[in-house]
Amino acid sequence: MTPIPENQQQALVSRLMSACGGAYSPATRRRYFISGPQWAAAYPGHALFHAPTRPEIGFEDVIRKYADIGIGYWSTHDTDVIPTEALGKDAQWEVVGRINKFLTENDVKCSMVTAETFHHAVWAAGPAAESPGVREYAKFRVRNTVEIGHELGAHFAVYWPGSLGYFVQGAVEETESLRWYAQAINAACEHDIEVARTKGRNTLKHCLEAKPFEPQAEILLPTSDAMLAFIASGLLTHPEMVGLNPEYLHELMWGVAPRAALARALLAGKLFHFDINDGYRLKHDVDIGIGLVNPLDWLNVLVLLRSHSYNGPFNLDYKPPRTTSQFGVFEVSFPTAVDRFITLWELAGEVISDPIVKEATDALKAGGPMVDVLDAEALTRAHRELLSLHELIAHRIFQILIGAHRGRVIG
Ligand code: XLS
Ligand code: MG
Ligand code: MG
Repeated sequence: MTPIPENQQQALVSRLMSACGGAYSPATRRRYFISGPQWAAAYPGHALFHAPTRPEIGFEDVIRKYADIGIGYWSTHDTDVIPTEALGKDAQWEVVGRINKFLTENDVKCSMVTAETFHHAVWAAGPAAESPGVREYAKFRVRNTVEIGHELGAHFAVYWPGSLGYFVQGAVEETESLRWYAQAINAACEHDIEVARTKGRNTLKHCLEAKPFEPQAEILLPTSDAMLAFIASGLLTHPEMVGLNPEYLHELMWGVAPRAALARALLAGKLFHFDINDGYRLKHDVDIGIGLVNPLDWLNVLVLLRSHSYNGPFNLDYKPPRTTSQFGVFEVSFPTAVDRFITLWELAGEVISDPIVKEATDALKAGGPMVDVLDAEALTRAHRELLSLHELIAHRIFQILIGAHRGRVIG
């Protein structure tokens, strides 16, 4: 094997990317409600045990690159783009003005804003800490983020209360912390109503995002279901304004079916926003690009969402791997993540309209001949052969995933 000189490596990556083919055009990509987070593109590859592998980059580069790729929407934490000490001050509005200009110039829209309430040392005891001062600061942060969201034209605000919990038991009383957390969400919604009225805009959709572990050891709202219960608990003054931003991997992390978690959110009318990525069960938040680990599961997830006409954002909340260079982030990582999503979304449409899946599903719902419903043996016999369709449908979906339904055979 001949070593590849440093100055030829980018060209090699680009050549192999075009050899892969199958890419959508930027114009096609823009037709989907796909949003690119500031923090995902700017992630320099650091973690608790990892030094950064890429330089830090600002919103200017991220927005420009998203525009080139065809990612039409952008999302951000307040402190991804505004230094903590500038929040709420004139300097903040100066940055927001520059962002707006950049977005317009690149024809990218801000879809979502979120307050960082987990990283800074002020959140050591979480956003609903015992200290009234910290809780007032949390309210300021979410209200301020609502204002930034309106100014940037966003329609969604996300809250990931990852630091709402503890490492050691004893100090935190859960009911008290949850009440305090609700007060922050109430402050955001109440302020939103005022700001929206002043600006003549609709209020934002406020979306809670769960993660079962990380960064706290024990999390008070670890799952989307816990959050549905929280929304319905009576603690919120505007529960109608609050829904969910499930993240695919966050549901998988606690070992269950993300599709079932999404189904419960749909039934509750609370599936507002969706963070898309991939990873493994019962592992930490590895935030891999969509479809690289569980493409079949993803296809099934999108079948559910398509058949329920979900029309909210698909937010690319993943982390380009540490092995990917800064060049690779925009040359390989984002375009391929977008294209895998679009491919899976279109395949989901094929599953929904597939005549075999349809006939098999209808047959299952029609059931076998009517027999005495109190006779378990007769009922079993009446359906025995039909039930093979469960596996047949799963096989058909696999065929659609790999293109065998269009005659692709291997070997
Ligand atoms: C972290 C979360 C975070 C939220 C926004 O695990 O996914 O990125 O989506 O704060
Ligand atoms: Mg997320
Ligand atoms: Mg994650």
